[in-house]
Amino acid sequence: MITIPARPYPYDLDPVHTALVVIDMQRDFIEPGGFGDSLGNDVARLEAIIPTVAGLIATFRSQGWPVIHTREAHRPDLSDCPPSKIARGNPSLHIGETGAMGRLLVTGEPGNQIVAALAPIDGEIVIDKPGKGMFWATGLHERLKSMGITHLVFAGVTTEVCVQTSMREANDRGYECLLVEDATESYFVAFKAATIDMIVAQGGIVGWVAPLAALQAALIPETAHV
Ligand code: TIU
Repeated sequence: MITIPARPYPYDLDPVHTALVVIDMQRDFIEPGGFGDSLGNDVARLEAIIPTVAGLIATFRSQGWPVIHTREAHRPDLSDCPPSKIARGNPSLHIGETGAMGRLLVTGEPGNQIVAALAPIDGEIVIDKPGKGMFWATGLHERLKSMGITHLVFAGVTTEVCVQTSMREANDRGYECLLVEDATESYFVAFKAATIDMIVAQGGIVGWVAPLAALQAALIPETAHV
């Protein structure tokens, strides 16, 4: 085990059973003209974490540990998108309608791609998920079990929506979950802070939280061996 200083208490990372999950770092949420923008959000906040997420991904790649990327994505015929989700929020453009980066939240469209700086490489798993959580209708739990994964490190956007939902789903399925707090962001400063508070409260009711530097510092002895 590699012990990482974390809140609410140190997180024991199992190096042969850990995967990184990067949630929805796609243009639809991070760039103007996408889904996040259509809901009235200031998307600039999210772009700022790209270097930290890149550093986290590089750390996992350097260890040879699995990296999983998710995208919030629907089939072109929207058969996997409930009408309630399409209607929700009175957006300027609805899911499936065409914006500056193609059809919003539709698989294969330019806006649905992961931002270039964080692009998956060969061998990494990319999950298209129709929900906010990463397990709903994806088969991911079965894939993780077949890989022997028991520990999940989380990054991505947005903290209180798809990241928190995925982390809670993972917690219920028995995974030991760590959120890298400077590798996640919300459109709302207060919601990110509240989500982190909720995760670590009550002795880590949902999991653990630590900054990237704490994870990297804990790995230095490991790195020296490879
Ligand atoms: N709107 C918002 O904050 N988030 C989402 O709709 N999806 C994700 O968090 N990926």
